[in-house]
Amino acid sequence: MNKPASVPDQFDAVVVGAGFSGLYMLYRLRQLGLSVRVFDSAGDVGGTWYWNRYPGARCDIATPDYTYSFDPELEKEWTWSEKYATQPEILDYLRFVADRHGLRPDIEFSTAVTSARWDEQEKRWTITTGRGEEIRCRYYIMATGCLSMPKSPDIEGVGRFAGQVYFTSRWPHEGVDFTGQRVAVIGTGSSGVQVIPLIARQASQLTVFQRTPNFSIPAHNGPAPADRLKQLDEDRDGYRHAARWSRLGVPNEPTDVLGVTASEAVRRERFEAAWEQGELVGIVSVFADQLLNPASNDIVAEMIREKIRSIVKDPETAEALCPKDHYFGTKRPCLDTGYFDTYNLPHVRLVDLRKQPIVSITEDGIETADESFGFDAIVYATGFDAMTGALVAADVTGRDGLSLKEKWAAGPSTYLGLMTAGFPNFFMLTGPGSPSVLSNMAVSIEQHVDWVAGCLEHMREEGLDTIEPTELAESGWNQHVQDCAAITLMPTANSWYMGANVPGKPRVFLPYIGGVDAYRQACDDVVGQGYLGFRMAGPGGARCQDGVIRSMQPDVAMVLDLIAALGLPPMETLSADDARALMAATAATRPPGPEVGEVTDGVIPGPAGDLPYRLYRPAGPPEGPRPLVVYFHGGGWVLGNLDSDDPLCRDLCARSGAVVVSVNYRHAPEVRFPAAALDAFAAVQWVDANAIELGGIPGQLAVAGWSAGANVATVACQLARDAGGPHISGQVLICPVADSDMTRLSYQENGDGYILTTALMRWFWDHYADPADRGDPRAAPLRGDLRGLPPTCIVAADFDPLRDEGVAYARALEAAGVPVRFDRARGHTHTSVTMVDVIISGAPVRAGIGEALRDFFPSAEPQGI
Ligand code: NA7
Repeated sequence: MNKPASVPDQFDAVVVGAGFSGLYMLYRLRQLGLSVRVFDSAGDVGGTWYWNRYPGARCDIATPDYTYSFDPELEKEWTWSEKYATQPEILDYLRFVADRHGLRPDIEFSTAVTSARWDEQEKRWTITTGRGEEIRCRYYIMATGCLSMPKSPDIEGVGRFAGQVYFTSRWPHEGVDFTGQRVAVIGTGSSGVQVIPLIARQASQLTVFQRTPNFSIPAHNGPAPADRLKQLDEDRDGYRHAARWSRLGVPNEPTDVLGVTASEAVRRERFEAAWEQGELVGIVSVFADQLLNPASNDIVAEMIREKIRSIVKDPETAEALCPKDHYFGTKRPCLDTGYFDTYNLPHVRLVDLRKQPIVSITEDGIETADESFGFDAIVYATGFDAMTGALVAADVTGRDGLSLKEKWAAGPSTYLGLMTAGFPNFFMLTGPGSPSVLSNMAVSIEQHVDWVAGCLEHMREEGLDTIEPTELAESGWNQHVQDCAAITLMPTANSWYMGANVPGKPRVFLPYIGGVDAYRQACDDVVGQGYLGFRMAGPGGARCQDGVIRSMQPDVAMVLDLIAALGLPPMETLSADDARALMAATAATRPPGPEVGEVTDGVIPGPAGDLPYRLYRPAGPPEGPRPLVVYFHGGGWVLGNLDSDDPLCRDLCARSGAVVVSVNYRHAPEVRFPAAALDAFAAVQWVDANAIELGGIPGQLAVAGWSAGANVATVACQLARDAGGPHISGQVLICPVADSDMTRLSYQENGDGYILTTALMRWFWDHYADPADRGDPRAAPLRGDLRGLPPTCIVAADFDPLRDEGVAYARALEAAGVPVRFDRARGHTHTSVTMVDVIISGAPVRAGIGEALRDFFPSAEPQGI
C-alpha cells in the first residue's frame, strides 16, 4: 500500500509495528486525540502472525486468554473456534480488530523504518523509512514484537543448496506442497515442533535435524476450555482482572506444593493433571519450587521424559528426543499435536546433531559428520534474534549521537522494559526487562500500552513534552531483573531468553521473571510515586523524582510478605519465653541446611556453669585436623540457642571447610550484661585450649557471629587482645550489633517492617543492659579500643537498622589498622542472609563469608555445597 499523498510529515507519535501491540497502541493514542502514523514492513496487520504462516502455526496460550480485553463489545462479537487458534484465525482476528476500529488509514504497510534520530533542539524524532520518507514526531514507539527478527542460520554453506529453502518465520503466502518430496527440517523449538507433524503428512521422507531436544506437552487442542469460558461468561471483568494480577497473565491459582517434599502420589497426580490440561501455565506450575530447585525440577522433567519414552517406539530415537541438558522451563516448553508420535512413522527420521553435527549444507542437501543426505527442500525453524533483534535492527540514535546498538552492546538496559536513558520519548512495548515472553502477551501488551498512554496523557496535562529514565532508576531496574532471574534456574540454560541462541549476542537474561502481577505493581508504584525515576520537562517545568523502584532482593520481599500474612504478634509485645517459643515454632518448618560430615553436642565449662556447644565437622577430605571457628548465635542476647542457627552453622562449616563450634551463652533477661560477652570469651579460651581434642589445628581459630552473636564475638576478640590471648586469626561479624546508638540513618530507614525493628532492638537492649552500661565497649564494641584486633569480615545488609553501625565498625577498625573485608548484603534484611535454602539470594553472601574464613586459614578447603 502506498503512502497517501495527503499524509503530513509531522505527527505526535510514530509507532513501528501493526501487530497485537501496535494496533492497540494506535487505538489508545487516537483516543487521546494524538496524530499517529504506524509503519509496518508487512503487507497487512498481524505482526508475528502475518509472517509465521507455516503449517501448524498456533498460539500457545488458550484463546480465551490470548485476546484483547480493552473492548467488551469486541469480545462479544468475536468467538474463537479452538482452544489454540491457528495462525490464519489469529490473523483474521487482528484484521477484524483493525476494521472494527477503522485503524488501517493510519497505518502505512510494506514500509520499514530504517532509522530514527533524536533532535535535542527540536525535542523531536526524525524517522526515515525504506521509501526514503522523513517524518518528524514527538514520541517514537517500537511495537516490534519479541520474536520478529529471524535469526540468520549460523550453518556452514547455507546459500549453497539448490533445492527449495523455507523459513518458518517467513513462510510463502501461497503455502507449500511437500507431496512426494524429501524434506529436511532444522530446528526443534516451538516452530519445528508445530510444523514437523504436518510436513510429515505430505513428504515422502522427512529428516529432522535436532541440536537440542525440547520439552513438549500435548496441546490437547479442541474447543476452548469450558471452565475458562464459563468463568468469562459469569464474570468477564473479574476474570480479566484476575489475569492482569496473575503471575503469567492467565488466571491460575498458585500452588504452595513443593516438589521436593510432596509425596509420590501427589507429585504424580499434579503432573498428570497438568499433562491432561495441556497448557503451559499448568505444566510450569506443577510445583511451587520447580523453577528454583533442581531436585524439584527434575521430578517434572523425568515425568515428561517417561511420557516421551512411552510414545516413541524406537528406544534410541526416544532417548535422543529426551531433553537432558537443561532444566524444564528454562527453555520455552512447546505445546504439540502428535509431535513425538511423528517419529513412529516409517518415513520420518531424527538426526541427533549432538552425535553427528552438521558439517555443511551442500548443493544437494546436508552433510553431517557421519552421512550425506539428499533433499528436495530444507526448512529452517531456527528461531529468532529474540527481544532485542528488532529493536536494534533499525538505526536508532538518541541524545549525543549514541545509537541503541552501541548502548546495548553488552546487553539491553531499560527502565521497566519501557524506556532507556539517553533516548527521550522513545518507548518500547514489551521490551527487554518486562514480562513479555514469560507471560500471556495479550495481557502484557495491554498493560504496556495503557501505561504509555497514561504517561502521555499525564505529560499533556502537566505541560510536559519530554520524558526519559534516569541512569539510577534504569540500573536499579536492570539489577532487579537480573536478581529475579538469579534465584531461578533460568540463567543456566542456553536459551533465547538468555540471548544464547545467537552467536556473539551478550548472555543476559532478557525478560522479567518476577511475574505479571509484580511487574504491574512496580509500574503502578512508579506512577504513584510521581513517575519515580523519570526525568520529565516541558513548558510546564522540569521534574524528576529519582530513585530505584525495587531494591530489595525478590525472594526477601516474598518471604517478608509471607511472614506478614501470618499475622504474628510483634516479638517485643511478648514475654521472653513466649518470644522464644514463637521462634522455635517458626524454625521447626525450615529446611535443615547442608549435610556436613559430623555433628556432635557437648558442654564447655563457663564462668558460671556449663555452656552447651554443637560441633560441625565438614564432610570429605582432607582427613585430619581443620581450622576452628567459634560461632555465636543471634537473637538479641535474649533469644536463640544451638538449634536456632543450626542451618547457618552447617552452611558456614561446609563453605569454610572449618570445624564450627556453635556455643550457647547465657541469655537475658535471666542473666544480663556482661554475662553473654564473658561466656563468649570463656568459650573462645576453652576451644583454643582444646583445639586438638576438637579436631582443630592449634593456633588456627576464628570467631563468628550474627547480630547479638556478632556483638559477643567481637567483644571476645577485644577481651582476648587485652588478656594477651588466645590468638584469634579472624572474625566474621554478620549484621553485628556494634553500638547502642539507635539514631543512625539506618534505624530511621529500616526501623519498621523488616523483622528486626527499632522497637524490637529497644526490647533487646532493655532486656540485656542497663542504660548506664550501654556505652561500655563490652556492650558497644565500636566504642572500644580497636587496635590490634584480628582481620575482620563484616556483612551489613541494606534493609537492616543495624546497617550503619556495621559500616561504622568497619570504618573504625580500618582506621585502627585492622584489615577489613566489608561485604554489603545488597537487598537483604537483618535476618535474610541467614535463611539458608529459604532465601536463595543469600547464598552468594554466605559464599563470601566462607571465602573470608578460608582466607583467615590458608589451608582450609570447602567441602562443596
Ligand atoms: P526456537 O525456540 O529458538 O527454536 C529454534 C530451534 O532451531 C532450536 O531447536 C535450535 O536448537 C535450532 N537451531 C538454531 N540454530 C541452529 C543451528 N545452527 N543448527 C541446528 N539447529 C539450530 O525458535 P522457534 O521459532 O521454534 O520458537 C520461538 C518462539 O516462538 C517459541 O518459543 C514460542 O514462544 C513462539 P538449540 O536449541 O539452539 O540447540
